[in-house]
Amino acid sequence: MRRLCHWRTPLFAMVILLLAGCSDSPSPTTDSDDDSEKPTYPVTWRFALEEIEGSVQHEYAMELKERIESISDGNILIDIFPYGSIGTSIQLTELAREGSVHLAFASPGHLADVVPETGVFTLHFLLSDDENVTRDILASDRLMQAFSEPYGEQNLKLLGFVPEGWMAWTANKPLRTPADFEGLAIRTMTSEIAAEAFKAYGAQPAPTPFSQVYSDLQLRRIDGQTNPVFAIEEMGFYEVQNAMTFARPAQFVTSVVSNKEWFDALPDDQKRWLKDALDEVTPLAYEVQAELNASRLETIRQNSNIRTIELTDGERERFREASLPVREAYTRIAGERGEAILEQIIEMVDEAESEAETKGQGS
Ligand code: 6CS
Repeated sequence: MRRLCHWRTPLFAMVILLLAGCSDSPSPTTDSDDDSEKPTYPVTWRFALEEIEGSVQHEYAMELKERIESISDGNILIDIFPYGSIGTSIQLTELAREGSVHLAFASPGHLADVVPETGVFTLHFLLSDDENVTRDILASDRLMQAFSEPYGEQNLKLLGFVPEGWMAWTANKPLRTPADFEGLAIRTMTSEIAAEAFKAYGAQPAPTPFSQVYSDLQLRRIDGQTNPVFAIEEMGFYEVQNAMTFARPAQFVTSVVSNKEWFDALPDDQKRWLKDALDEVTPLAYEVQAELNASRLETIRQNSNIRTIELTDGERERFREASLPVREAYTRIAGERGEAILEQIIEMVDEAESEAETKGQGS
């Protein structure tokens, strides 16, 4: 069980100074502007995580590190900064945007205040119930292209989307109907749209940094929270809650980003190494999240008396209907480009589900 304190701004400012001072990798603005200038290998890339050691993001980063160090023959080294070492999610995004870290995870639940279009991944009952369909859509070039500009405008290069498993709801009571959310103070990730998803059920959302959730639950400042099972286990949330409801409203989706100027200035061989390593790690990440979510559910069951509630199709349908107006809130916040992305995703899900059904019938 690992819990973290809440960061204060002066500490964050110190972290920026320290990262800037200890740079052993070219900064985005000084990197090989001149093609004849050869980098002095090895170079170190800093990778900031929104999760602690042992998490899906940590496993992903360790795999990426191993692969890139091998593919590049030791020319590229990766320094991993797990959650708790340099800041909250939103602060990590800032570090990536200004180039103090080269790579970072940026989850839409937080990032949507910076890149509003990403808020689409906080919408409930949008992506498929079929995890393989969702996985393929998230990995598709079509989706990556749709997000390239919105990330680019914030000096971020989108390197990939990673699903981390179904969101579960924890509280001190089962949450079987939208009425059960009435007045419930539920912690959400920090973006406006992440809160809207629960306002639609009548809840009182409390957008809060990840590091503060355990103590807020313990002190009863909030009544519940939502996260994938692996995170509920590793952050200890199940210790201070007595019911866990599985409604499968959405998968937790995160994105891997780099500083855009830094990425654009990378020599071609470094770009290729990074791409090859990412291509190898993406399929592993699906396996890792499935394994961690399953094994951590067992750990929770062994270590606590928490009730687990699986919603029926009929119960899920009531939440789906209640969630639909949030799509309007999303298009209000994310504008025309966000609306086009929403429509594109709906179309992609329809197409992929029909295709999966046809294949299923044929086999
Ligand atoms: O709830 C959160 O804020 C966090 N949850 C996970 C599973 N990953 C990172 C994110 O910041």
